[in-house]
Amino acid sequence: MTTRTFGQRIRRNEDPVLLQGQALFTDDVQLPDMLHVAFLRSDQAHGRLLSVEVAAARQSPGVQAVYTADDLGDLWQPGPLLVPPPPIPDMKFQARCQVPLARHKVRYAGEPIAMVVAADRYLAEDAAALIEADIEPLDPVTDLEAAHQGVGPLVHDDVPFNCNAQVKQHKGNYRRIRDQAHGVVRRKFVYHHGAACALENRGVVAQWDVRAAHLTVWDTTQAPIPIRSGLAALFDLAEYQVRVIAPFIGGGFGPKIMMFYPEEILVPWAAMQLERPIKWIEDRHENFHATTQERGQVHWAEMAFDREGRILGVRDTFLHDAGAYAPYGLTVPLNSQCTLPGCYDLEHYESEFISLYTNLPIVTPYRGAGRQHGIFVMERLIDLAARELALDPAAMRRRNLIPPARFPYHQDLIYQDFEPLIYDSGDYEPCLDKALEAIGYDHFLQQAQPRYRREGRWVGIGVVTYVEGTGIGPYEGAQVGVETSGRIHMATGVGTQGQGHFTSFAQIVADQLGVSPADVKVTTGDTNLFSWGAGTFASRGAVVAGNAIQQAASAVRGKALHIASDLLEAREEDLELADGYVQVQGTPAARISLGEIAAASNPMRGVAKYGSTPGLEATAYYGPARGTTANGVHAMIVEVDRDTYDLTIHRYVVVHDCGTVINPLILEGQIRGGVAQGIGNAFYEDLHFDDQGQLFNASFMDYLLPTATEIPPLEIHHLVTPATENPLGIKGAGEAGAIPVGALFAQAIENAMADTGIEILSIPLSPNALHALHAAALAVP
Ligand code: MCN
Repeated sequence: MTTRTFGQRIRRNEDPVLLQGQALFTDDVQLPDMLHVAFLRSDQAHGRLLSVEVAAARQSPGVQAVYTADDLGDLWQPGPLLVPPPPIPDMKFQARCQVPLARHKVRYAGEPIAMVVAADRYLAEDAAALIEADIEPLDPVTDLEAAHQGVGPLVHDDVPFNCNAQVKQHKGNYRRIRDQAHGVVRRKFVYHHGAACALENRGVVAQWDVRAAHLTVWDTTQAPIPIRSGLAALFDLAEYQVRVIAPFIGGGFGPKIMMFYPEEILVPWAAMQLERPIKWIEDRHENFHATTQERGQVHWAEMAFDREGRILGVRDTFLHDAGAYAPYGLTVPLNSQCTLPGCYDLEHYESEFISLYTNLPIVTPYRGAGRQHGIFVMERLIDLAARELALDPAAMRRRNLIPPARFPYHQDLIYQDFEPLIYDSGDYEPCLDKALEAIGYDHFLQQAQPRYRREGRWVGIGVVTYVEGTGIGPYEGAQVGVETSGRIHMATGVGTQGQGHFTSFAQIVADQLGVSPADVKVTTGDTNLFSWGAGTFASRGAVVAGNAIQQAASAVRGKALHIASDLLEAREEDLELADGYVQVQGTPAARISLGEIAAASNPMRGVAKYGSTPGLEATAYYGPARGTTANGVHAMIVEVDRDTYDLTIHRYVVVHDCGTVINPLILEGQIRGGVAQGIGNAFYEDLHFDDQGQLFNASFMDYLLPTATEIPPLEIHHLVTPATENPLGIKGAGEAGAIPVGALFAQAIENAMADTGIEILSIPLSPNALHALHAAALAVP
């Protein structure tokens, strides 16, 4: 393989159209005679839906239709379970998925009850305000621990104890090893709800062409192909009659993988009913209620350790908030359970989680997808144990890292893809060394911090490690083709929400075909151009689609060489691809363009002699047997203001190993974005639900997303331990930045405020939370 651009900091192909405002987002789709949608949503978190009166709304100006559950016929059925678990020992699972419009009962504030279609959004909203939904309030389930007591109300009347799932996994024998331990630390840890807050809210535009019997849907989805197949099945159409396009998308971060949101069914269905194009664009207030969220977990965990700071074992029991429905199965809590061991050689581990239905918004993966919870618990336990042993926390981490010789490292746990979790490769200690060196760990502790303390300043340091299980199956595919004009295109089924695929994927093709990445037109997320694949999630695009692209491009290269060898009367081994030509090495004048080869591959007359398939193109699929595990270390120096408890991050260092890197510039953007989200999750963003399940802060005035001024400059270093499970040696990276940040904040802030003796066991933090912790510490006699 020629590697001319692989590994280089190529600027993004997609940026010019984005920066010039020429990119097509779903809301940019304007169609003649288009109608607009508003939803009436439940204002109660839990209640019996006694009646829905829509007569006045139907008479409202500009209204074309008003639909309730009763109007939907066979369409009214629960959505599919996206990741159905196979039978696992010690596992209970009760799936409940959302219906398109509520009937009989509402289970979260924001659940859609009725849909209004009108000439414009304003008229649709006016009409929605005229609908009278008679809801008899029921006590809501909002508190995980109370829900677990099993005495309160039921979210689903037929699901006892509100139990969505219960899973136990263990390796070794924790109880035996605990009896031999020098010490045990034990705490309760809490992770609160948060929202993904993609800058572009969700949206769907649908057009039904009656004469062609063809449905086109523009959707802000991360999974266009499953949406296409699902809509075809729901509407009794052949798949070729449905085209789903995921155009440019302003961030997804997980929640846009859902299939189906009610709106994704209802908008196309109504377009078919009314034979008019229909648009629905979610507003921010809706997004805070109706788009899935993440993070609510409570852990009770303990760690047993020996006198030297070796971790003997960990036991963890946790409650996971599934929200009102659980369409995504076990992914998030399984990720928490399986990521907890992190970078450490943990021989004895016992873990049990109970996932509970509550009357809060639905929980599905959000960047990190539960991994950060596990890392938070493990890293906090190490900090607590290190404190008991009077050991340096970084030294305790070093002592327990999995050594390189132990790879592939079998975790003896079933991972989110329901395969055994095996870390394929890794070299963890150099990452820790690099982070300590880059942040100036020894210098800070020995020289800078004593000085800060003399000055009365709260300045602290933190260093945490993490792993990211990435690149899981089932498979992705790609088609690479060269047209007779010489244009090169590549289409794949994964959608793009900002990850730079138009460039990194182009690099893979460009290297194979001897062209520039700018010459490769990449299409992601258009089911007419590529119609097989699962979607963008679990940091798998580079690994799974990337290797499929490599195989398809390499097949095109092989075909080009084969044809050129004939045309140039030269042996294939003597040929090379460069600048859009195949040429004889050392004799560049003897060359033929890729366009000419494409024309030759598709003869219009005479005898087709160049193999069995016409066209200079190839399709390939790649399905990894299992995922590949990336890792890294984050380090931070932070100052806590003694009066306001606000933070100043003086330094932030990331050392990251995601195997072979396609594009370091894009990768750094991914890490930066992840860290920014992690910082928001750790210190700013907190959803405040009251005990009635009402969200108090459903706006960016009150839900504090960090802005550029809160995000410090990041210093990012890459180390490369290639993945062993895929030909390109790539590990995923999309979620890495977000995973360890909560744990890092907790450690660094505790270190800064060491004189107060505070313990941080809950995320997110905030100035108020730190003040409360300090006040509580002062109150202890
Ligand atoms: N990359 C690379 N070398 C590697 C690994 C990755 O150059 N060794 C590049 C890839 O080629 C790709 C990008 O980094 O351009 C991310 O790749 P990958 O880690 O494979 O992640 P995915 O492509 O599967 O994207 C999904 C991932 C997830 S799960 C979330 S959530 C997330 C994320 O990506 N959501 C994002 N990053 C996001 N970035 C933006 N801007 N918006 C989102 O919604």
